[in-house]
Amino acid sequence: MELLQDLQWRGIIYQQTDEEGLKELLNKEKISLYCGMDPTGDSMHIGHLLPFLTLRRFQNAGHRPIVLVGGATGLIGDPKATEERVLQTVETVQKNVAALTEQLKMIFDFEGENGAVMVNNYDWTAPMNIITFLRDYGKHIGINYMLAKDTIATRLETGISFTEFTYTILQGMDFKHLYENHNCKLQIGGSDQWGNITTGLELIRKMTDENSKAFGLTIPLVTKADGTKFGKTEGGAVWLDPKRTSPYEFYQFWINTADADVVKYLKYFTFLSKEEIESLEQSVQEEAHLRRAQKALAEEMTRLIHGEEALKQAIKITESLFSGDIKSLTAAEIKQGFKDVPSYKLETKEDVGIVDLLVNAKISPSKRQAREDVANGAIYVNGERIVELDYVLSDKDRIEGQFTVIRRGKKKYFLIEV
Ligand code: 383
Repeated sequence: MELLQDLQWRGIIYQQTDEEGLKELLNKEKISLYCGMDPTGDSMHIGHLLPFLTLRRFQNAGHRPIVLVGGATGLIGDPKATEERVLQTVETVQKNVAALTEQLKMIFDFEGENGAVMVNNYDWTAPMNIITFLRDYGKHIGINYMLAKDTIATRLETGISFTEFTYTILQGMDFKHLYENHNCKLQIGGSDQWGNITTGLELIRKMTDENSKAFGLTIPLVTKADGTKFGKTEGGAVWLDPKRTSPYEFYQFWINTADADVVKYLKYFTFLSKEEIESLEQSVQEEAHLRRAQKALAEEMTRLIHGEEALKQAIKITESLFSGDIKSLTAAEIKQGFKDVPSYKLETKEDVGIVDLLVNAKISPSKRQAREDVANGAIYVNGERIVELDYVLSDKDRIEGQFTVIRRGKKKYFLIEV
């Protein structure tokens, strides 16, 4: 399928500055286009993914992606709807630029004719002189025009500093810079970026030539059918950094997608074809309990972000937890799989009776209850039911000498660590 048609089918296009014009341009030539991100933190989360995966779709169709990290804009801060941001230190921003650059690099292909280009707006923004900024750029952007922009308009009541007020001009300067130096004709971004993208078009038109043709395209905000915020779990955001969100947790996030959302997410986030997605859609309608679509989504996403090995491990952990076969897991896998369950640290490698352990680790509320739990067959040590009241936990029960997984009842898990 042709690119724009494919994006349309996937529901990825929210607004365009000139739909006909862009269609014509893409039919005629391969272009360079860009999407930017500010170094607000040291890891991307899945809320950042869609625009950059869309940029990758353009690359797959033969266009050249320019990936911008905002070393300069990150020092200023894109106005949030709610409140003024706290300025980050230059060191933090530089550290974040480095970390995000590495993550973004994984999404793109750097080889070949349309290999991706990474840029940092600090390189052309920092040397700019204040007189040039005010005379050459500021003069083209009317205050009334800026006040009408969503992001600024919503802040007029709560207040906005001059610093954040100028942000949109900085992002506009980037588009103009890339237009002139990289022949970049299109900027894409989330729907919150519309105002910043159009500022860029304004500068290009006014400062290069009136008839210059550049375009903007925005991508919808990812929503959930139940109205809650996409990309948040009890543990907070879902990060791409495996140290923050393990590949197993990442896999779990996607596999828990509701039936009402899964087809939309397959279209948004995966590179599966229309035919493949339609077949999965049918499966959701006819045999939802099999969760084929969720499995496909979780697999595609985990492979894309963490690679084949991490995916295999995530599936293995998931299956072992489901079947209760804990013994087949390595210590590292236990650590990933049981990150969020209550845990108890044993000070020494001493042997300990099962009833005492259940009480000390607060797995059972009392000694009497602990005895009952064991006698009733409700207690499992590393997946195996223990019914002897005098069972003693020793080194043989510690996976790699480190972890013992206790289960009480059907699914309550506890981790004992030495
Ligand atoms: C800076 C300079 C540019 C172009 C873009 C920027 C960043 C932009 C911004 N983007 C968000 C961010 O960095 O603030 N001003 O967190 C998010 N993006 C993308 C997408 C999104 C936006 O990184 O909608 C979600 O992820 O555009 O909120 O020259």
